[in-house]
Amino acid sequence: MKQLRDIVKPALLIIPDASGTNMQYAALNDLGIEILVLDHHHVTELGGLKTIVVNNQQSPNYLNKGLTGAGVVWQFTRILDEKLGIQFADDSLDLVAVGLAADVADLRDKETRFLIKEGLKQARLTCPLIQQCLFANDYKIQGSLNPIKVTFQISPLFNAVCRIGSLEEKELLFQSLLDDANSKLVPSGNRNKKGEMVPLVVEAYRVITNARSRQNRRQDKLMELIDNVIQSEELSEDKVLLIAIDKGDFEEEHRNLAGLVCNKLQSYYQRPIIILFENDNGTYTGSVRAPSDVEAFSDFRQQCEDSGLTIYNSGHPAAFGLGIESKYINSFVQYFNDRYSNIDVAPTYYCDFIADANDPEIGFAIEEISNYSNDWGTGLPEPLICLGYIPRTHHSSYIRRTGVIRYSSPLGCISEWCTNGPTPFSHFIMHMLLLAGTFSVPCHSHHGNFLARCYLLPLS
Ligand SMILES: [Mn+2]
Repeated sequence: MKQLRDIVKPALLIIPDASGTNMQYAALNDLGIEILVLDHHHVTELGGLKTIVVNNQQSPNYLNKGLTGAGVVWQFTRILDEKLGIQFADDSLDLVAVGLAADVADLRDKETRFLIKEGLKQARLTCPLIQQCLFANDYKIQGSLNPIKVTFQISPLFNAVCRIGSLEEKELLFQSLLDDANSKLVPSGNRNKKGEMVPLVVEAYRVITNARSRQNRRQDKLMELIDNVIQSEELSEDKVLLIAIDKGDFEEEHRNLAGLVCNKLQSYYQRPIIILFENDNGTYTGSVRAPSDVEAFSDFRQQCEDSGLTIYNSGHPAAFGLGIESKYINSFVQYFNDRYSNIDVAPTYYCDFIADANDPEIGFAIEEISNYSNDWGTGLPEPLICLGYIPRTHHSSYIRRTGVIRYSSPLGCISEWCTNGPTPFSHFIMHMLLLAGTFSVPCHSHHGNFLARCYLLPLS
């Protein structure tokens, strides 16, 4: 705010995907700064003469309340095109689609669905960075995009830079979205190409994929650490999983990964997860995630507040930050063990189909489902198949840290899975779920290779 006021002093301030308060608007307006807000959040501020608010939540005429920031910005540019007799809005449909998909906008809204489908069409993918992602020949992207690929392959790049990147890296990322990112040359930061000039987009792609790897490595380390704590302290008996990590046992960078890791643990343990780090003054602070589909845990933030044992609980009902004094940690865990004594926290995994891997028909069913892989996304989840009794002999199966099980049968056809008889799944699969929740099983059939995302569970 101060920098805006004293240094930048714009005549017009455009605020996409966020809003301010009337007081903030008035303060800026008084300085001669006019404001354009392009937002989708539920806010009551309507703006005024010098502050124009465009917000799909505020107009009864705009039916798609699920449209997120990128979509509202696009609609604004579309009207701008009309008023000025120009045609630029559609040039950025690829970014609009990536923005909406990354923002987990609901695909059941027809407008959202159309924008994502249209924007991800091959001919529309003109943004230099998005093209770079396609050209980089990532086997998970394979030259084309759909909402799921955006969620798992593209948006993590953006997230990693925003979470752990420097200001320069963030700026580079932004510039790599602009038209001239292919022609503009910058010095390469690659140690093997010292002094060489490379297209900005190439350098940006290198930087952001590095950021993602850095984040993944940190995250893996933190997961391992937490896994050890859970096992050695037998925490999985508790109704609420509270993992408090002492000073010296973690690295400072782990702090801003707590939320991500909570999410991962959530899919396995299906109960509130609290990850806390010790501070210099002996208190513990960190992140909380609670399952939104379990009635007992609804508005878990309020429940923590009600315990009277915490220092603060700030954020959303099911995703928030928490601080607690070390002397209250045990009572806090006990408080919820008592409170939920009647609640069974044994994880339940929901799936759409339960199948026996030895069923010769199952290969065709999975293949059929995989034909729709470009349609799944938020609100239209990919069907989950619970696959049991996958034979473990005579084929290679190994787990990679990426959470992908590579499974190939020696005859290259999944209907051959049954040839060696059923072997029930064992502990390592449970561990996979801990790491990944769901994961992909590459399948081979006479129609070629395809991917099916499955839950693999022990069937007793
Ligand atoms: Mn938003």
